[in-house]
Amino acid sequence: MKIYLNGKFVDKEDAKVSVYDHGLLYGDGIFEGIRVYDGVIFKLKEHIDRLYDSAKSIILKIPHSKEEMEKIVVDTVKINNLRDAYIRLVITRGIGDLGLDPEKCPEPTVFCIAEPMKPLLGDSGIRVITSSIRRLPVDVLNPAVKSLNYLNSILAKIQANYAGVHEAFLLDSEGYVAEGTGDNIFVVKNGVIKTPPLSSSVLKGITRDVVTDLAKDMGYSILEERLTLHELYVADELFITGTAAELVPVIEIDGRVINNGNIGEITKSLKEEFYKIRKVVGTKVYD
Ligand code: PXG
Repeated sequence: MKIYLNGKFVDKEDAKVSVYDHGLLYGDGIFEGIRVYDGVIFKLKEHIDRLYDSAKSIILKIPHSKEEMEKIVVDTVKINNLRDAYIRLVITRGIGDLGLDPEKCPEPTVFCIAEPMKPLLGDSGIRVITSSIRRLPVDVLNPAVKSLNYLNSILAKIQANYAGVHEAFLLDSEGYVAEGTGDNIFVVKNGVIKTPPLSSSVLKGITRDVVTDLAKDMGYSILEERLTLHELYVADELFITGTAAELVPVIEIDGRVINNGNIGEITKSLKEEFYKIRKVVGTKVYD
């Protein structure tokens, strides 16, 4: 397997970064998780746009144009002859000294990995808990920035592991539902679909946006609205979205069973539609 690292393709064994890299020392960097389906990189432009927005927000100057960055991603898939894979694109602040000052890091580190990966949480319904860890408030470290600081999500994931369930949901600092450790949340009640607004400390998920558009096209009512746990507990249907997880029904939350443990009709129809469009919406790797 070949990995793109700072302008070159290197073998996996040789894809190494310095212990002085501020991405490692401080989580100072940004990333994207992207999928390629049947040789088409799903929503590549949207991922690149979000990456550049994250970079701008933390004053990290990416040493490539957006077009060059797209080519790096396409070439990483191509050189590994992949048609279906998960792609991890990472830009760190680069090598500096042991102080925090980003001005001591002259050159960002850029790498891109592509490898096959099944839907992260499996294909059937998942069980979740609510974590006692809160999502970072927008005025502390805005979750809209897809930064390398994931300890908050990792701590929540540890709680899910200890509870013996697949995933943990995090509330925002005011107690409203925010998102999962690496996914956005949707609830269905009386035919209406709802998802938390960006002000509830959530990442503007690319899959979240795709599913929102699909729902509108299919004639469903869909609202961005602050949600309480109560609304999740009494939901007709509950599901999560994310690039790694894709679209997964939630069948139990904090011991409350949703839809008798079955995938709901609206979730099922959205999932089917998502499966249909994902092979056609995006950037072709091969001619
Ligand atoms: N919220 C958070 C906090 C995320 O990290 C999403 C939502 C979904 O966004 P997209 O654009 O993918 O629809 C993410 C994305 C993992 C993992 O192991 C998940 C992500 C990144 C890295 C690892 O579950 N998530």
